Amino acid sequence: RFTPTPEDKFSFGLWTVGWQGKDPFGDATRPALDPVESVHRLAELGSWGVTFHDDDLIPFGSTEAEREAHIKRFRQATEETGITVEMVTTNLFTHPVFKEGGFTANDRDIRRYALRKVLRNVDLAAELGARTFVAWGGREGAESGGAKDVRLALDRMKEAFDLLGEYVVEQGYDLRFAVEPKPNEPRGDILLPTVGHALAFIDRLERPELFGVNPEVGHEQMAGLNFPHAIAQALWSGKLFHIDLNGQHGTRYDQDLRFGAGDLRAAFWLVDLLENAGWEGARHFDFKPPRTEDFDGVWASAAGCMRNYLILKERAASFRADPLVQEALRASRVDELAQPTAPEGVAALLADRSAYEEFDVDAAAARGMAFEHLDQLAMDHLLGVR
Ligand code: 3MF
Ligand code: MG
Ligand code: MG
Ligand code: MG
Repeated sequence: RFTPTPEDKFSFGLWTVGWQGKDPFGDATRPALDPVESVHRLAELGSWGVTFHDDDLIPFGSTEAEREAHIKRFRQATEETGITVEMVTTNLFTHPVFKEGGFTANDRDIRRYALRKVLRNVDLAAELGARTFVAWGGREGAESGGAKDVRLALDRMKEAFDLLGEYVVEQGYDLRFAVEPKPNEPRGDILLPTVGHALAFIDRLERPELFGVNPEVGHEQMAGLNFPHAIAQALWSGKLFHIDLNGQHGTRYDQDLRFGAGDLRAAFWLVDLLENAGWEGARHFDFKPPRTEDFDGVWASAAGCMRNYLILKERAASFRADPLVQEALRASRVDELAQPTAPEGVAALLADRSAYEEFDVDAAAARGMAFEHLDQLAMDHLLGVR
């Protein structure tokens, strides 16, 4: 029970379990992890997929021969374990050259270098069979108002994504891009700060069909937003291309706790939403095992992400299957929202006196919604007492 298998489609970034615990105030507390070991350990734990930034696998500055050797060993590990490389992403944030941005750096030569680094990694993604390419612009932003012309920065962001779209079409790659929003950290303010901003931006691209979003639980919550609502709108727009699952306590720094820690109620509604929407993509974790942990703690933390997802999936299913819940949903008229409001058109609506002239406003205003009873049932299921 609650034991993950590849059918659950769990996936982890190499940078998650591989995080050494270096933070703005302290040095690393753990040695580096060999990506080959990570692949084996994740497979043993029941994971289906793995993802990485170029620099997670191939240390920045490697020679061509070293690069090939790193890719070869990694590829061998994925083949031995049956682990799928489902997503690849590029690190445009660690090296000092990206301190002022990648695609939107004021310096043109740095923008051209950033694009080349991504294009090279797009080739690798296609070679390894990844279907999703995530783009998190962690350094695209500013700390002060005069430093960045945001409208020009958005022009350059669009230019970069349009070139990438053109490139994958020309190469015939079966690869789509997922933009990952984040409001701040490491920049004071980051461009495309929320799922909503990213969705609006994607609409302006030359090939919008190739672009979607990769929302992260903690990133929306850092902005005080409701994560399940963001996911619902991304699904509604046909733009949920990938997801970063983790935990966060409110509007703080990016905590990257294991999935299920932090806002547990949001996690419950998220799993309920993903499972009921028939989400077929990876359940991808972008978390950081706290720096207090040794390697036993790292693997316990990774296992906990998957276990919590499976527990919440069971709890959400028991909530939906409960006859009392179904009755409560009807009492709250949740199903009535599926009925179009005026399907016969404006003329018929205007002619319907019961809709306005004879509408009993006071009686309608007096109707209770019975949401508290419904939510307590959800709480009972979440806490395992029903
Ligand atoms: C930072 C992140 C990133 C992205 C990653 C994937 C380092 O807060 O969430 O993780 O998820 O770059 O593209
Ligand atoms: Mg995060
Ligand atoms: Mg993050
Ligand atoms: Mg992330």
